[in-house]
Amino acid sequence: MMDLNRSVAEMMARGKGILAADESVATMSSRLANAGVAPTEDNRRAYRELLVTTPELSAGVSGVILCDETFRQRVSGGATFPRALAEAGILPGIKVDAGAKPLAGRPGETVTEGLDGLRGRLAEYAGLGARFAKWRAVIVIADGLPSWQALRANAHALARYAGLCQEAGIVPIVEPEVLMDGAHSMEQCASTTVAALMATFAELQEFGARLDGMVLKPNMVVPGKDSAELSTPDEVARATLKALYTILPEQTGGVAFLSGGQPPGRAVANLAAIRALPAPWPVTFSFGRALVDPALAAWRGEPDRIWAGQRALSQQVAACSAALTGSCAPAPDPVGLPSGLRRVVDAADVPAVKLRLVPVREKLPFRKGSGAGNGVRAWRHTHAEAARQRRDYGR
Ligand code: 5MM
Repeated sequence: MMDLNRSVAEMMARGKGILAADESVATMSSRLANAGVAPTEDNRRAYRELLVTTPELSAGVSGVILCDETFRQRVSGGATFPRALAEAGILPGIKVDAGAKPLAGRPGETVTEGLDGLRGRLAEYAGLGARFAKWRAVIVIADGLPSWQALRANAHALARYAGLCQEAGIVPIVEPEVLMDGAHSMEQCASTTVAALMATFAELQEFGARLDGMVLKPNMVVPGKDSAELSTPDEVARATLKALYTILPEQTGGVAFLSGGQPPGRAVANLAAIRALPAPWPVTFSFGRALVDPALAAWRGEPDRIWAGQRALSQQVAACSAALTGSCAPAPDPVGLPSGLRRVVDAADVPAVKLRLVPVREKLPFRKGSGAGNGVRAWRHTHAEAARQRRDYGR
């Protein structure tokens, strides 16, 4: 069985990140159709082959996430996709969730499914070469949403998925994505991100997941797509790290940001700003659209334009890699912290790198909803409680 820490270290290798090429058949088909390419099984295969055979991809990509269909397909040379990736020095990853489905009793919200039979599927994927897996929970911000019930249901599934992956020697990428869709403010994104992370880490702790043997894939804290609010990379970086510092234990194996539909250039600029601030966990990218959209547009499904698609991907990967290694400040050394303590930092303190130590509570500081209302009040209240606790212990 593969060693989880070794896989995490390889995934988080300096200057490298993860390429998310795991669109479901439905999503990939519609992206191909939008690009003017017939959405056939072989075109999905050809497009993924273009991606994974990009020359020197391993210089900036440590792992590629594939979906089940691609994991079983072969590149033109005859090797399976996971084998081709391994031969290129890239870790093969597999998306194992079955997608976000409507959550009963919570209109407008979803819970990600796929736990049934997962133990068996993971064993098979490990045999096919999977070194890590991915499960994406989708959290929406809307009037009165997300509900506590949606946060908890998704967090519960993520924690059970993480445990099953670790049992199989596969590193779980835990992705509680707060969507950018909507006109919400950056502050709403921040508080929702904290709530989603709080629920997720509470369940991970409850189910005994090894935090050093997993990678978190969070959203950046940004205003909603339809919001008039503007944000600079520096503001995004501070708000994002504030949210993460509030919740993430320092032993978390790594943090790999999703791009969430941001324009590719903005996702890279925000990544660079995040990486320029100190963090106690390794930080990288796990972008889908921000890496592959330019490649798909350049390829257009034409066999004699594979080079154009690969060149576009190489440029995006190089930009992301530079964002990671550019002008980043060295992360503070987490070694030497008294056990039972974790770092908490206030937004205003981030530039000054004033890290404070607070005792970790046995359980994360949230209260479950009383049953009245939709539970949002409950986590807002507990966020305030966590802030109060930071102030008290920070003196
Ligand atoms: C690549 O898209 C992934 C799969 O999406 P579907 O299952 O809905 O087809 C998706 O999980 C992706 O890994 C994340 O959303 C991050 O992608 P972005 O585009 O935000 O970097």
